[in-house]
Amino acid sequence: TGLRTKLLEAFSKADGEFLSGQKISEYIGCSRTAVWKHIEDLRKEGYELEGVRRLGYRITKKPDKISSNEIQLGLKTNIMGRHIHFEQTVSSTQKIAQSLANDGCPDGMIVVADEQTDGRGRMARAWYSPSGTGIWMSMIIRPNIPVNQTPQLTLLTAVAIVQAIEELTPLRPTIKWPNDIMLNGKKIVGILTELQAEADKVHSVIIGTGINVNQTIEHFPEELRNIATSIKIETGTNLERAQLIQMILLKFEGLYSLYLTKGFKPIKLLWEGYAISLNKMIVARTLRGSIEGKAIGINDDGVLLIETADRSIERIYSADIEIK
Ligand code: BTX
Repeated sequence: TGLRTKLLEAFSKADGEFLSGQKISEYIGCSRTAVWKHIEDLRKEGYELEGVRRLGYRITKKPDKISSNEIQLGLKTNIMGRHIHFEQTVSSTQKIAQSLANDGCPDGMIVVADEQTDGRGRMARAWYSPSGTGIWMSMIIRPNIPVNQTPQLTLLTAVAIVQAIEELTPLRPTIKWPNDIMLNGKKIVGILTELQAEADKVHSVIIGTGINVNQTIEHFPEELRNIATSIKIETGTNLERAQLIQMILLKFEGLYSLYLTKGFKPIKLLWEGYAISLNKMIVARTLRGSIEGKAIGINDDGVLLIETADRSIERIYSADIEIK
């Protein structure tokens, strides 16, 4: 509510210093008793506050909470995330985004959940999305592009997320074609791009991003411990999810508008700068079998090019990549 937002604003202005009950009651315009009640509410929500007689209160620890409010406060974009559908627990944010897109929701709308019970990867694989730790988000956009160019948006999203992580942490993630963002050989982000299209007309593109933020190793089930990592595991510190969401939306919006005006070329250059699979021997596992060879690049559609032993060039549209 409005009072709560004002209260949090007052604390954020105080920047870790004590705020007296008197100051708070003046700032948010309520009685001292009401202040005390609001402080108790914050504690129930997971904030830790120190209260000292005569000095007042200060926040010593914020919960890593996400909500529409937390995402909106401080968001610097024009379109991306200007409309937010937030829910605590959902089956999959992709499903909700699909139906919002069907109902003609605004361009740039996002769906965010604290937890997914049925998060999905490509080919209906499960995406582990426990509560309180990660970013489970779907963005809905309506670019006027042909269907065959939509895989470019997966690559664009990967660049946006890498740049956002670089902006907020000392980490330097790399991209494994087409949709994995890696740190120390482990997956930190997965991207799933889905389409609503007919003939060759794209109605909407729904870009799902799963980002491991504050998990510790113990948070991951046994079978993921060797292949998954999180920002917290890599840096040792927590990162506020809402802050990372804001940065991703900002980076995405910039790259997306560059893409709409200048095409894929500038995005491709950025993407290649982060790619790990290029110029390496790889095995691409596709639905039609495995192809082995040297990854020599991506073409202007975002399709991966592999040079095989007999020197022919194979185009890979979708696959899991193993770097040899
Ligand atoms: P993918 O098919 O490339 O990767 C799926 C594989 O990744 C799984 O089979 C498993 O081995 C591994 N995996 C599962 N969960 C995790 C995790 N939390 N961290 C690291 N590795 C994991 C990648 O698909 C695309 C994922 C998109 C997820 C987002 S979340 C918001 C949106 N909603 C939704 O249902 N999906 C997207």
